[in-house]
Amino acid sequence: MTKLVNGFLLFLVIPVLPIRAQEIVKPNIVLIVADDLGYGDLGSYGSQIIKTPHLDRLAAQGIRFTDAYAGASVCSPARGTLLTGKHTGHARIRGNMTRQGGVAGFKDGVAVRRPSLLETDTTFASRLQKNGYRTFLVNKWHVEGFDESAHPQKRGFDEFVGWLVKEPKSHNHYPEIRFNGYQPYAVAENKGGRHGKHATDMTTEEAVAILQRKHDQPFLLMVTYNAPHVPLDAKSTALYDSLDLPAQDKSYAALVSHLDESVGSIMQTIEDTGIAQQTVLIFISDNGGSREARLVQIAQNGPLRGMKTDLYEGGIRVPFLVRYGSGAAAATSSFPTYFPDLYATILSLGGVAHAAADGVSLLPEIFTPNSQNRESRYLYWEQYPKKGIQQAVRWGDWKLISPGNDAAVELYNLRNDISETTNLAEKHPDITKKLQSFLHQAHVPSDWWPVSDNSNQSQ
Ligand SMILES: [Ca+2]
Repeated sequence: MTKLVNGFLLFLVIPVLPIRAQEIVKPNIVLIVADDLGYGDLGSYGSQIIKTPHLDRLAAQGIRFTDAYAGASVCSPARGTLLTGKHTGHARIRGNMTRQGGVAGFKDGVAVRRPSLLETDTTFASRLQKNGYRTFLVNKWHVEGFDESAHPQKRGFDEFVGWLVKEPKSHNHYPEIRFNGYQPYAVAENKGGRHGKHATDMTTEEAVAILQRKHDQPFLLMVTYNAPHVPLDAKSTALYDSLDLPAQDKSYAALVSHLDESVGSIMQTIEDTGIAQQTVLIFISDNGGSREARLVQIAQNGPLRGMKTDLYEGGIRVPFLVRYGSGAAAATSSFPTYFPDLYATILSLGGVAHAAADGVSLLPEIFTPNSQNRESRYLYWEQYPKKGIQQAVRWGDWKLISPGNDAAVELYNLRNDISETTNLAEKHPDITKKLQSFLHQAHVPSDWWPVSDNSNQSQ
């Protein structure tokens, strides 16, 4: 019996050792975030229409997570959970707009209140900065709202180039204005609304220029593309013009392929500058595919139910790829994970402790895929529709959704039912009760989103 036990232990230890030996001390971290890219939008996640050869190559060189989630179903709160490691039950930012609090301003002529990260909301960038990293953000920030003091360079980034909420002319795919640090500048090619230079190309050029610098310290480069968020202003639909697709599907596919080509340029630059072995490359989307794209033939979220703004899988489950150093054989992990884990992982990579965070480091899972206990913790989301609160929790293969406003909870087993078609709440009252207790445990009230206040909207 002892021999058997020893043999078993030996079996557990052996595959871990050679991978551990390759561990990189304070690697460069390149984090690429897509905007509204759906779970089914990449070839490596099952797309039959959209061409994504570079991201598929990245998937083949690293680890592809099948059960990865954004921290929220829309931009600002999702990015907040990524940057601070706190799930939406603890986070400062729990919606794109606040019910009260935040800072007032206008969106498309409508008065709104937007939340922002406060000085006390420590980001992974500021923690890495304190531990010897040079930190760069390229393109989209979206956690400052109308708060001038929440600029990326006040929240942990040494350098920033891109767009800010306060300047509508800096938004979208053909911005007329862009920011270099605090300083706005005119994009001559797009003057007067011209479609001269695409934000995806600007973002790639800026990221590549940073990679090509001579770095005498490890760096964090966060590249947050606008694509494929609406409006569907693609640079060229040439790749898809011969296909029998509606115009909006062609434009959407072209936006994704343009993003893919850009990731290819970043991968090539990492190769050319000789830093691949000291660099961890991460790709993820900030939330699920959006119904605003109005696609006909392309199912952005593959088999998943729901879309951006929903707590069903289509709103939150996203593609997630990690290449550690120059990569290894393709691996797939079904470990359920989300943005707070990515925060913890980035800090682990940078040698920073993350005791107060809601996530766990994925490094053990990256070194040995499918080795972590899937039921040792739960993932949690909450959001605020026009009235009340919606919540969801995932534990192991189970997912519970509380739609709010006195609607009955829904329980799904994602292992057998990825499309969330069969509500098992009545069939499994014990599991339902257990997951309901997680909902109560995870939610801490926020002054900015009072549950009883129905006067404003948050989406
Ligand atoms: Ca988004």
